[in-house]
Amino acid sequence: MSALLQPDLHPARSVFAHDLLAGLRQRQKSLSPKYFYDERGSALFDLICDLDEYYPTRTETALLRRHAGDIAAKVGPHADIVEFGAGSLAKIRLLLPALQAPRRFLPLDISADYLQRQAALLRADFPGLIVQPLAGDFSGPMTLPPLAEGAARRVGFFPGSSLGNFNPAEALAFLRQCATLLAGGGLLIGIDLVKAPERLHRAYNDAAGVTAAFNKNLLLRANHELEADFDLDAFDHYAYYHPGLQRIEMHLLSRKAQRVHVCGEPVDFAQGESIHTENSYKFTVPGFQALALQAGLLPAAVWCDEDALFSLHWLVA
Ligand code: AVI
Repeated sequence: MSALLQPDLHPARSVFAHDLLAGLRQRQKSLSPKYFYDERGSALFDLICDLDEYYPTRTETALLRRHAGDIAAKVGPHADIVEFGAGSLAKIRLLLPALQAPRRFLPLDISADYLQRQAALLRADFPGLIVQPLAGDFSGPMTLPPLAEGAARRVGFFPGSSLGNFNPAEALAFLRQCATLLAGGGLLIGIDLVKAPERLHRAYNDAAGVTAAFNKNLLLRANHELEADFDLDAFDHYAYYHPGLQRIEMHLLSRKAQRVHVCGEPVDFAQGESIHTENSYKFTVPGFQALALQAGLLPAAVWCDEDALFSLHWLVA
């Protein structure tokens, strides 16, 4: 689906129904993580970002604060900035005071109503800034509006290591699209790093159960939007690190043999069978830089924290 300009567009329910039923018919049942982000899912994700165990957000935030001046110098004056998967807009707020007269800010997110509210709050706090929210999906081909009048270049911002939620082929395709869409400018991207599995395990299995609620929100969403009858207590949140694939896998595990209905269609689960709901790939700095180069983006700067938990990259397009 393209990134569409209509700010009030919701991804069609029939698309969710189609993708869910198709995913549940596979041998390994699965669903794209993009369906996490309805209103409640976006709010739960914001709670995850504040958890002690979830180190990526505060580590990336510290990097953005510490290096805002250097980043602004790379971005240059009069940039037209597009943020992919913009969510709460908390991270662009850290850069805006350092950026040199940005021409416009285009936050793009799949969660349309949430995005509108966050955009209104940002406008109120940065009255001179043109904020033009785009409701849409950045996991496929994207169409962006023409460069803003007077803009020197287009710059992409993709924080949070959301690239890690794509499979390797999708990640390469996304970066290739960035190389084309941002030609003459660049991409600032946050990338989570490979580290001790225990640390990763804690980050995706928090003690308060927020990540579990976020994962199960997919089932709740299907119940509300598709007249499904998932019993949330009959599924467990299950997340683990796969060192060979360098990724966290999240699943919803059926606690028993059961039949569920989605849009009136029966779906059977064996005890212990799962729906694979998310991958979160972790990278090494050289590994990510090689991927960027393969996509036609030139690694020009990287900033990391002292514990090598997280990295921020400036890639020239
Ligand atoms: C949005 N994305 C980068 C998060 C991640 O860490 O992969 C989503 C998430 N899933 C569970 N916790 C957070």
